[in-house]
Amino acid sequence: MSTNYHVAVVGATGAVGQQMLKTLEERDFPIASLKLLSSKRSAGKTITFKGKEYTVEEATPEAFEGVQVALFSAGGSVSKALAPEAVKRGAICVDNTSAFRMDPNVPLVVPEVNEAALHSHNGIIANPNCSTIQMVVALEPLRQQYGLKKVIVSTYQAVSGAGLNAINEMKDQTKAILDGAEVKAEILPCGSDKKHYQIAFNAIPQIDLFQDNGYTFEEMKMINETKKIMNMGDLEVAATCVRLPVETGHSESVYIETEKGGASVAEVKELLAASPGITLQDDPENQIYPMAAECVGKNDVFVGRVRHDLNRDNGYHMWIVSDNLLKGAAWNSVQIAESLVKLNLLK
Ligand code: NAP
Ligand code: 3JM
Repeated sequence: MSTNYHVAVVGATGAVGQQMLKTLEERDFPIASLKLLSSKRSAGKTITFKGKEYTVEEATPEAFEGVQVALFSAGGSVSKALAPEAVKRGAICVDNTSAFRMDPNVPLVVPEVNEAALHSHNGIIANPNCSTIQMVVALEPLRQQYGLKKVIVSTYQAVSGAGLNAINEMKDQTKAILDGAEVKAEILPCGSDKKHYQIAFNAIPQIDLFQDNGYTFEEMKMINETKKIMNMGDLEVAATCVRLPVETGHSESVYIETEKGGASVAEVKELLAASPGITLQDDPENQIYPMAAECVGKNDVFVGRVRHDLNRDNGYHMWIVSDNLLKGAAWNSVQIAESLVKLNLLK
């Protein structure tokens, strides 16, 4: 007989939380009881899960009594305050925020790449940044087959990565512009920064706050998390992260240099097509390539536009697209929970 688990979703009313619930439902995750947690603002609201109504509760330390697995996506400060409280009460936390990702005691996991790292968890498991996840799913098979030296990525990121308020901001601005009304910018590029810019009909080369080295925090997340997940401290990684007026689906232009050169584009495509979690969409003659609007609602990472670099035998270019709220967040978290069950790590 299979076991069912006491589950909590923290941030259940948010963009990621809603996709967590949809994914738990679709995957038929073995749930004995479900707690939906949020801030005080949404406490008392009802959400339907598998045809049953649940009342959202305020996330407090006591709310985690009896919880075995808690999926967090309510921002870094909530995770910092409450994940240790949940662990104290016996829960395993899968955390979607950047709060613990670089903590050496916390595994940072993408199951297709480093599922075994789950064995060393101490109660908290970190889910990487959305842009990192979809990239490493595609990089891992290439690393295994050819070795990997260098990665240069530019992202084209959707507004849903910045939450429900950012989606609404893009829609309101788009309507205002089309109606000839005044445009208000209060959230993007980054709620906590000083200035805000129009995202509608625009492209903003800032995601999260600037760091002292001139990179943004989002760019440094991609750089540091990729090295940690792939366990390659000496991998050369550079990133430029850009926000676009796309609702859902992050796209990435990725250039890599492998250790071993010489593999043909056909071989690289064959390898990617056969790798877990990847759908290859690459047929230029028939204009087949991945696009954000087509990846929405799908769990896979879509790869296409694979080309050999024109100057380097070990250089390859590709285009990687995925639903940032699914593989980038909710699906990767639920997949981690499924791995915990499979590895007998959920007690
Ligand atoms: P969102 O749409 O703005 O939703 C935020 C959620 O957090 C809501 O459920 C909100 O509840 C809850 N919340 C806010 N403050 C809280 C508090 N003090 N205590 C308890 N709950 C609180 O944002 P989102 O896009 O879902 O993202 C949520 C978080 O997930 C982000 O801040 C980020 O850290 C993480 N995230 C990770 C990835 C990734 O790449 N893995 C991608 C996107 C987001 P109310 O309804 O009560 O306001
Ligand atoms: C994606 O703590 C916060 O304000 C959340 C900021 C945030 C993050 C983060 O740093 O956790 C917004 C959107 C992420 C992320 O996944 O890194």
